Amino acid sequence: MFQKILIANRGEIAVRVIRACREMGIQTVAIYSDVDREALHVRYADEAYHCGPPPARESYLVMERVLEIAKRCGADGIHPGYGFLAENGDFADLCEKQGIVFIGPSGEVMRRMGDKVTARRTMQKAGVPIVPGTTKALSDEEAVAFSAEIGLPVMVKASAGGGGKGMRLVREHDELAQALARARSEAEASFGDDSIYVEKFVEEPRHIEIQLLADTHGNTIHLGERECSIQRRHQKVVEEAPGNGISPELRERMGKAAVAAAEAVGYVGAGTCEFLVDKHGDFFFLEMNTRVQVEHAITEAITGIDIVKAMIRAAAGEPLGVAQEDVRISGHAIEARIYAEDPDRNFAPSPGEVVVYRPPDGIGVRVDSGVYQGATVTVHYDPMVAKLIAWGANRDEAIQRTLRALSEFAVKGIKTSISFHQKLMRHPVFVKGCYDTGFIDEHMDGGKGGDSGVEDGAVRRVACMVAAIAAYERDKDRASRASAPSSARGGDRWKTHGRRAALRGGLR
Ligand code: MV4
Repeated sequence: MFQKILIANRGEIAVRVIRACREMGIQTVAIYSDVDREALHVRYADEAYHCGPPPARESYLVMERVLEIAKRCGADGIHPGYGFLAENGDFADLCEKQGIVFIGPSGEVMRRMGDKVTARRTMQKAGVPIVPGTTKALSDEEAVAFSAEIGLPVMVKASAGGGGKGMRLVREHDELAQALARARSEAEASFGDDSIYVEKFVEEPRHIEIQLLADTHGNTIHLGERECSIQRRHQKVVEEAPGNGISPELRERMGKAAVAAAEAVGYVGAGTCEFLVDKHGDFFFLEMNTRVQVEHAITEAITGIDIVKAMIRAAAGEPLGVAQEDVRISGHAIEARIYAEDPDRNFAPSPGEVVVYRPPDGIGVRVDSGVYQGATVTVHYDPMVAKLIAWGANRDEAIQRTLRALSEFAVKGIKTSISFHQKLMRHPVFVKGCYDTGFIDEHMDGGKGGDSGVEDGAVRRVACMVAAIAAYERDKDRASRASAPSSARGGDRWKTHGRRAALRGGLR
């Protein structure tokens, strides 16, 4: 087993991994950028080292520096969390070369799944159903010919893509040339690779994914599915487990397909197979995520299995210790991702100091978060401030519990998506559980402000700049009033009794 693990991440997932390590008796090492010196993951870890300036590409993404810190402090494992270096095959290779265990699958497996065309070919060979389409990269001429052959509508997708980048829907023949050009240039700009392939468009699809665990002893099991159809601009907003209307028979078929997918590539650790499920209940492999996912906690809630501990054990070469027959699904869990965004201003970023933070608790409630009262949310990283996970004996109870917990959740100083979740949880279409990936656009007014895809990155960057300036102005303002009594600083119902002293004493 590991002696010491470096967590190459920040925020709630770094905290999540540190918690697993502490329970396993493993020492933990945090890394932090300039703006994360006082972050929660730094406070919870046994040791912490600076890794660079705020931009991730100059800190959390600098492979050589992360490895150099790991070696200097004697870590024998690196947990990448999600995002950052988590699906970077070269980083996994580099770790291996330096004699430090990367907690995840091999670099080769990650590259194989990272390239979508190769992944599709691999899945086809393993007998896993894929969306009808090509299993090789195409020239424009080939793409036009193939689209005519399989029939419109089609999706043009970047081979190097995933998560919606470099993806174009084509409904009419005269849109094809432009879609190909746009998908290629977006793919080139994002991934430095402009190869594309074509798939038949699946109408009103649902996003259902299967959680997998595999060890080095030839055991691969699945932990059932999660429904992740509630997304906004390819960002997940709410997830639930089990999925809606997934019968035990369909669960078993999808689970077996996902296990076959993992076995076909010699997968080790925790992973997820994403599928599209169409109106007829047919399912198609979409992509495989070779990391722990944000929404892993809802699967933990309905199975009682600690996924992060399982992936650490697998990386240490220990057997899973759980057989497929041992996996029992109990009740229903819902995750609401709470972002530092203003739902009343088209989800504009809302960075700043978290002046009040009082998360809900009580029966069936779990909150995983990387912030605390007094912490600052910056524009440099993912805007998710907390995950609220509610478990219930059934879906009704899980929804009511989510609503109850949301009503207790007090966050002030920044705007959050809590109010949006309250509306969503009460929406009759959500309550019925009959929704697909179009839910937010169709029922929550979520598509407003256009959805060009191409401009998304630029629009987001400008919004972040505007938000950063506003946060700076607010801070200046607050600093000038810092000597005023707290009651003068706004209707703060929560006593913050000696914030800094309390944190030092209470949080080691
Ligand atoms: C599709 C599709 C329909 N047909 N592929 C979006 C993200 C990327 N991982 C794949 N995506 C889709 N691929 C075919 N052939 C619809 C989507 C899609 C989607 C998928 C999952 C969750 C939300 C989505 C929102 C819009 C489109």
